[in-house]
Amino acid sequence: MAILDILNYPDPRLHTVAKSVSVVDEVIHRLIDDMAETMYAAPGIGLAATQVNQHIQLILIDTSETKDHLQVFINPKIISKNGEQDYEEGCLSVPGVYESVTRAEKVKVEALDRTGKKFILHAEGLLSVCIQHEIDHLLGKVFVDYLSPLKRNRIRTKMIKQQRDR
Ligand code: QAP
Ligand code: CO
Repeated sequence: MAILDILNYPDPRLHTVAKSVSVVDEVIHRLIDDMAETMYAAPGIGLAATQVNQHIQLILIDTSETKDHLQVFINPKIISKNGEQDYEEGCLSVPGVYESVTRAEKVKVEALDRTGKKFILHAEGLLSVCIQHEIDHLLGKVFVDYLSPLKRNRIRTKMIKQQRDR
């Protein structure tokens, strides 16, 4: 396994729209394993392939306390959503920044698991927020895109300084 480099905001590659996965083969399995290692090492609770510069529809989530419940979503689609909730979100691509975002309270998601089998999941709370945040990455969207232009520009400047001073 290997730890992959994570793209940092405002890298323009974070706005790439991901392509759907046509076959779940050993190449995808290798990417899943490397992304899992990368996410747990960070540590994070969610990671989209977009963030490791792989522009395919693949996300990993583990919101468990024990960090032993990896959830893999290939070609995920939100088929229904309802309600609203505000959550203080972060992102491995925007380190040190946490801001409140309003999203759906509950979502119903259809996806393929790591064996290529279709499943449907009903999610609420943190898992629901995380699924919506990670699917956004596949659409080329970062959570800071929901903030005001003023806040977003302050974050942009802070990130550029941070990366220059590293
Ligand atoms: C997305 O984010 C998420 O700033 C996953 O310095 C986050 O794993 C969805 C992280 C919150 C819903 C709620 C962020 C690690 C991890 C940082 C993450 C940092 C170190 C973020
Ligand atoms: Co993110």
